[in-house]
Amino acid sequence: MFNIELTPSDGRMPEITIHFLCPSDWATPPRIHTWDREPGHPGSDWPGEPMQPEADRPGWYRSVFAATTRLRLVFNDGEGRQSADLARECDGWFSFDTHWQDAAPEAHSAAADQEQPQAASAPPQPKTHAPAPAIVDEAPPPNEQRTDFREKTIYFVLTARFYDGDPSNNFFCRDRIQFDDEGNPVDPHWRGDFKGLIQRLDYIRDLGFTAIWITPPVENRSGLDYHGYHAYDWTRIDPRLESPDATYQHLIDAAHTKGIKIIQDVVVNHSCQYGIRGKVHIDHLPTKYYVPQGSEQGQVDHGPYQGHLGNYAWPNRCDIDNPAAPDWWRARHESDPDGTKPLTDPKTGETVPKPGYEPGRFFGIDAQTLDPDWYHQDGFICGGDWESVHPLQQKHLAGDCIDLATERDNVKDYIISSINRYLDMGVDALRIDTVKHIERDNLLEYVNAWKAHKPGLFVFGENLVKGYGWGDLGGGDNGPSQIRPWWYTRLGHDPHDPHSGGDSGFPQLDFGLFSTFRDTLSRGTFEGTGQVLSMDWIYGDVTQLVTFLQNHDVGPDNDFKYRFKGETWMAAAAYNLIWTARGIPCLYFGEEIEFMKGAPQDVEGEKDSLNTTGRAYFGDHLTDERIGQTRSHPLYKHIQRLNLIRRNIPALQKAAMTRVSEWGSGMSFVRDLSHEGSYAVIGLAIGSDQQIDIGGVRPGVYRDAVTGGEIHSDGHLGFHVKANSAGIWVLDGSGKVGQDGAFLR
Ligand SMILES: [Ca+2]
Ligand SMILES: [Ca+2]
Repeated sequence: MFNIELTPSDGRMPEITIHFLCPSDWATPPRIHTWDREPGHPGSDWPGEPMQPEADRPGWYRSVFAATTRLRLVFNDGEGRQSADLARECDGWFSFDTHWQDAAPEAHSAAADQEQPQAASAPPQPKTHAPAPAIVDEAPPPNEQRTDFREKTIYFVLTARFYDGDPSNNFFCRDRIQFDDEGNPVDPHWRGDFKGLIQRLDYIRDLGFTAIWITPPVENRSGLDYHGYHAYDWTRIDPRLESPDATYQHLIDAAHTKGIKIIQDVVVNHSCQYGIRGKVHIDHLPTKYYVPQGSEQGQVDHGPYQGHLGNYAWPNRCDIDNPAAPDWWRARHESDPDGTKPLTDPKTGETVPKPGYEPGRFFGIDAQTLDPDWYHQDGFICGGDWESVHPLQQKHLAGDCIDLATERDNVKDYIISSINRYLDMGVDALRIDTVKHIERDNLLEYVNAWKAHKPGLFVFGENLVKGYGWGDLGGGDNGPSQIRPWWYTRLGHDPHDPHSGGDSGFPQLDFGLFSTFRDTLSRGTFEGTGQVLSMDWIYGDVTQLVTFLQNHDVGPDNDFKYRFKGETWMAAAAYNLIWTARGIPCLYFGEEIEFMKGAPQDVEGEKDSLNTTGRAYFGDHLTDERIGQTRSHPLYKHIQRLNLIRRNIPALQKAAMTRVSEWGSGMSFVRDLSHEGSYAVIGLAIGSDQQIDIGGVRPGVYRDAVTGGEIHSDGHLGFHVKANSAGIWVLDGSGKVGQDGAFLR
């Protein structure tokens, strides 16, 4: 169990009354087994305490828990019939038909119980280990006005590495240039572009995705900025992505024509190390005056950077064109493309170009001289700062990630209004970068401003954590809750109590679930997955989390830094879970063909270039000649079918998970969206075939979307799932969806 300390702040001593409609074939009285009863109560011993019959409601029983703010519980009859694990933090009425209700249902006759689903018999547990997980008990209310992103699945591309539709906008970053055997520069960092993405929208749509998350498209500056996370001008699209006939607007419109939503990645936390065009300048010397030790000006031989390291694509080879820069800077921006005219460093009085002179004056920043109107003044993050709230949120993340004073109105106005323009152009959703580096309530000001500008906007965040991420709730997590994903999905201010506040409306990428894949799917087992799902209740709305196997920063291996290197069947089993569990599935480009399998997600060694990483150029697999081969990969077919199945079953999109059971080589759970007419029972198998039995489900006719099988159920389902396949049994379902493949069969 998790060590949860909770002290009621207002001195009140609340109590919780639990009511339960006992199925007619259970032994009576039913019992209630409790644990994690807050604050600080010991749990009951199995099978728990007998419940008291309610005189005014036949079939109903109750138990009262004094001085309790929250508890987890299982109803059972002491003879093998039981509910899934449940959680409750206020009075509630539970039946297998309606799940939790906050108010007493109308009086219920025993005869009506005949219509109730039958008793829950515990599914088989070949091994006992972690407790079966709790369920999240309420589905979120439907909202008619918005695009419900839970209906979507997401394909994530680094635009510059996806598909090159216009070589004329290609650009080599200053760092990490790849040279061929003849010494020619190859594989420009900025290579893929909007034109290429537009040309391959049909590929993404054929794969079944209905939304694309693109890396930040705003103008960037850095020695390695192809991915977009070093913004220089939030108001402009980077010209290295655009073509005259393929602007950002063209991309948005083309995607919408094909029924695909555009998710724009946004960095709020930091700017590049040069400042922000037209707003703020960060003092440094123009790069074109840098001369390495032992060299002399004009001698640099570095691919397209000949003579010196100034931007080869710009007139006068300057790196920035900032009107906010001082006069002397702007004068040099207008002249001296060779960088030979002597320039006095105003900071030291020294003259450049001068071999070996202070690289930091060209490529670094002085944290002491940053404009306080725009930047925090606390220096750079050091080792001990990573799990500490204030330094993590106030210090600079890296030499080219300078921490903005995000709480100041001028910063808010600039970033919010800049992004509003893209929302007006048709951008459908936002993904917010480096969430934990901004205090939550501060960041929610931005999120809520964008939602106010575009009602119904879906916004999710990236709060990178390697581990469960439960923060102060324990579970082996030494960090504070205020820097953990769940905190940003909530509005409360008690780091020990997720229920101290409701849903913030700002879901996160599900790094908690992802992190478990290191010890589960990467080893060919589900063991431990039930454990992380048992904490679904900590999130504001768990069904809005964005789930994934890997992305441009992380992978599910031992060090969390490589493209998935497990067997193909393990990946298939992972997708079976991600596509049938709660949350919105997101695929990182190339996963569908095990692209760069096992490569580091980002450059590691000093000499590495992108072609050795998970960010290698993908477009070679998308040429007219090769795209057919790409589309024949068994994982491509697998993901294509999972998308098709998910799109056809609303319960897979929007329902929380209930009746979760996991036993290492298999899992079963229910996705109950009965109020919208969709109800599915899922069984998953990894490594070997599994016979899956689950009780307490709704009676009726079930059809398996995978095999097309049919079962008339009286409240129990027993079915066989082949290794690394899934059973997706839908109540009153239409039957088989799609064609059998190597895994789903
Ligand atoms: Ca290009
Ligand atoms: Ca910050």
